[in-house]
Amino acid sequence: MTKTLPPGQMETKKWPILHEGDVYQFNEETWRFKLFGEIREDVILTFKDVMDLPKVITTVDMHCVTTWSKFDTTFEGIPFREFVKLADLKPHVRYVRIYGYLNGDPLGYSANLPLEALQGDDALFVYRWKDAKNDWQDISPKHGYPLRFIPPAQFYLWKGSKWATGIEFMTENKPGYWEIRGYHMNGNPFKEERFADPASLPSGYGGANEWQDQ
Ligand SMILES: Nc1nc2c(c(=O)[nH]1)N[C@H]1C(S)=C(S)[C@@H](COP(=O)(O)O)O[C@H]1N2
Ligand SMILES: [Mo]
Repeated sequence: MTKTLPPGQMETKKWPILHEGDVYQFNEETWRFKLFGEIREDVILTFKDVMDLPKVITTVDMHCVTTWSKFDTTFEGIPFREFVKLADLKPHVRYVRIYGYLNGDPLGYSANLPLEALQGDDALFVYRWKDAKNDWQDISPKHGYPLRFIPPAQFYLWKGSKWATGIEFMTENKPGYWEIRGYHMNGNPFKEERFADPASLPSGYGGANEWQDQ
């Protein structure tokens, strides 16, 4: 199948690493995944609770706002919708923020997304992937082990929180970590929704303290 690159993107076969702050080191004893916000009662899951949820294998495209795109990476993970089934949502919940570690803070990183776009097999929390040799491998700590979100391809990859720690359900669309700092609230690569105000384009795309190929 021939794929179309979104405007301003270049294809990479490797999988670059980009994030703010430290790489989280997994500790199963203290690791928890929380569902909170506009739901009747918070839900706190252990790693075992999460790994007992239904799983899917999906092949997805990733588009980073720093202009690289990687086609056809196969992941195994838990669909976003399986977590929603565990939460008793209040009326009018339309958005979520998906959280991840930043410098030891489990709520330090977040990204907002519309709930309705996350119902398919292409919105999933992943823990392993198929490498270039087609062998299954755990996601490396730098890519977000033990659990990291991969958004559908109609969102830039900053919406994919690494070291994922929870989902906040919201009635209003509230900005996440990068959206507060000027990134687009929606972030569709095919519409080139990189920044909220294109006139205020920063000199670099910023955001990364690492740029490595793996
Ligand atoms: N917890 C956390 N998740 C994060 C980030 C981050 O700084 N912290 N950076 C985001 C950005 S900007 C990108 S482009 C992708 C990069 O994912 P990768 O390093 O696996 O390619 O992770 C996203 N998820
Ligand atoms: Mo990014």
